[in-house]
Amino acid sequence: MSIILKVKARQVFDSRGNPTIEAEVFTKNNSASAICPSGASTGTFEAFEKRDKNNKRYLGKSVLGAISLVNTKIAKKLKGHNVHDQERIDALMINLDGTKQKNKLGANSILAVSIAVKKLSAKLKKIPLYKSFLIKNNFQLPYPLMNIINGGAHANNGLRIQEFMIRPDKAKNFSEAMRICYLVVKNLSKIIKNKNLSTSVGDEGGFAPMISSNNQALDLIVSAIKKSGFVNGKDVSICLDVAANELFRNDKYSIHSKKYVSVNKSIQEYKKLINKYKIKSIEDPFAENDWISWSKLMKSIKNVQIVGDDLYVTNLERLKKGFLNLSSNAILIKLNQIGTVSETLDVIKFAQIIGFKTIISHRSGDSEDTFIADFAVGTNSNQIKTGSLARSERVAKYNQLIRIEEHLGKNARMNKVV
Ligand code: 2PG
Ligand code: MG
Repeated sequence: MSIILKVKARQVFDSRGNPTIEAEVFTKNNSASAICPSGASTGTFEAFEKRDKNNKRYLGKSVLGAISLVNTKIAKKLKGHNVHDQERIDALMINLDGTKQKNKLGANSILAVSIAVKKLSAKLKKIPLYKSFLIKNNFQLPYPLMNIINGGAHANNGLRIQEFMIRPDKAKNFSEAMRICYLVVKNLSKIIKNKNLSTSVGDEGGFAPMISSNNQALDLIVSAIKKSGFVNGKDVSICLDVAANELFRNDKYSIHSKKYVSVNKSIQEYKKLINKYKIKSIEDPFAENDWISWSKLMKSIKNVQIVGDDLYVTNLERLKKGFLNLSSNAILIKLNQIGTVSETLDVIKFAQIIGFKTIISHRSGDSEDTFIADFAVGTNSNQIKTGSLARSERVAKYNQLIRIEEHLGKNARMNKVV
């Protein structure tokens, strides 16, 4: 009953309207499917995303080549294997590809299949998906890192920093966390409107007003937190994703203004922001190869979560390097950066052993697939980053977490962020 009979892929669309791959895995009486997300500010060391660059029918963005590989090579390889054997199935695909960054088959083909296999396995075992990962009891809900102002590569407003997020640190349960975020988002909308700025949203559902100063964005958020009756830095904390790869040139950074300045100056400016706005978390404060600057920052600040995203690209080797280098104290986890569920779980396990916080993340091009919500609970990850309370592909993950909390009932607990 749990033998894979067929694997099939199709081209669907992501939240930016770009083609992406959906894979469906079949056993005798059942099937499950998964859709692969896609990033905009991608790290150089991420696993390869296979697209039909030379096919102009979809402006070079179609994934028909990847789909054909799933339907032929991958399907042939997996047929006859047990769907509960996730590690083996992932290893078969990794070996079939044979390259370091999954250049042959594409991480998008492999991941869509890998997630579909996981979902189907849970379905056949008749257990909720969140119960099928590392954690077997004492499940904890992650804190939302809600991205409420979009900038950088996710908007066209000229804001240097890519993501301005809030985290409801004092929330006692997930539904309450969402209520707190809801109030701040709605008040922020009013504040932005009163300033005659646009309340239209960026790729991740956060507002994308035409402002270009980080401080202006932060002032808006501080006012929204206050207007909602909360204390910034206590009830609600401001968190950032700088995505500094995009702001790096000739050993200098243009994080705080359009001007490129030295690392030391950038750190000074970070300190000012941290103090003034009580920032609690900064993701990708420096570029993906600038290991020295990461540890410099770590040594010069305290009590701030420093998150590696493009730095680690959910890759165990890079995480080990970061650990030895004292680069950060948290890691962003994106399944499509590495390409299989099993490899992602290995990274999470190691991160948790060395005491790093794990933050499960969406991509800026995402879909209605809510796998990461279950994944966050099932891996005891402290936080989840999945956009704002707008755009259904973002809200779908929050709604799934609300369902999981309800399902856990009295046993539901919030994770710890500090
Ligand atoms: C990030 C992500 C998700 P993208 O940088 O953390 O917010 O963006 O998917 O564009 O890489
Ligand atoms: Mg990031």
